[in-house]
Amino acid sequence: MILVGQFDSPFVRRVAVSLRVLGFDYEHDKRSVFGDFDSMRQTNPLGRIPSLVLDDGEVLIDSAAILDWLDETVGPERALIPPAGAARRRALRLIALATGAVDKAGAAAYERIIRPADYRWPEWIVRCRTQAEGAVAALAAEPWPAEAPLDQVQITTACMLRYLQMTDPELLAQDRFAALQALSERCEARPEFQDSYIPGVVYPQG
Ligand SMILES: N[C@@H](CCC(=O)N[C@@H](CS)C(=O)NCC(=O)O)C(=O)O
Repeated sequence: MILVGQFDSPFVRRVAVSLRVLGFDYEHDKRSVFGDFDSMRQTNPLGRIPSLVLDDGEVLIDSAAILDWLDETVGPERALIPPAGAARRRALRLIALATGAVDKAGAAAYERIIRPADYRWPEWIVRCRTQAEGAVAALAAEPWPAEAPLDQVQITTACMLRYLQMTDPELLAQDRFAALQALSERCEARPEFQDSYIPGVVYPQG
């Protein structure tokens, strides 16, 4: 199978880590969603990443749908999200907070970095950052036991934390979220995360 998308995307990365954790081999298609836009639209009409091209040519799009397929394929004993009930609802809620924090920090970063300076909307940036911060604070209020087996909540949260370190480190400043920082360090030390770690990237701030 082929994972399409670069690892600076936390959505691509949570799929890459999950593939490794569950023992799948994959090739990596590193085309850029911006630089190779027309070609990428041949893979996913939305021109977004990640996609996962299966061995029979079927293309899965959207990280949640790809992760759902991975869980279904390995079965409920090895799945990274609980199959049902309160445990599943909790996992999906925490994952929604983590992916939502990425969406909002990403929207603020696009506004700051990509939108021409004359068209920037400072109040919108503040609103997006407030939403990202709220989600991170809610995640920080959860227990993150070091001995818990690695699951999708930890994978997605760790990928979100690395993305915030790159795009908007101020949101995690001054060790406000020590338990999340510890989770990030534990996860990033694992070989499944090291495989897709991009060192030294910090987007322009301001
Ligand atoms: N809900 C989607 C979000 C994917 C997403 O936002 N991907 C970004 C990269 S981090 C992207 O493709 N951005 C380019 C664009 O939307 O034009 C998922 O979980 O896969």
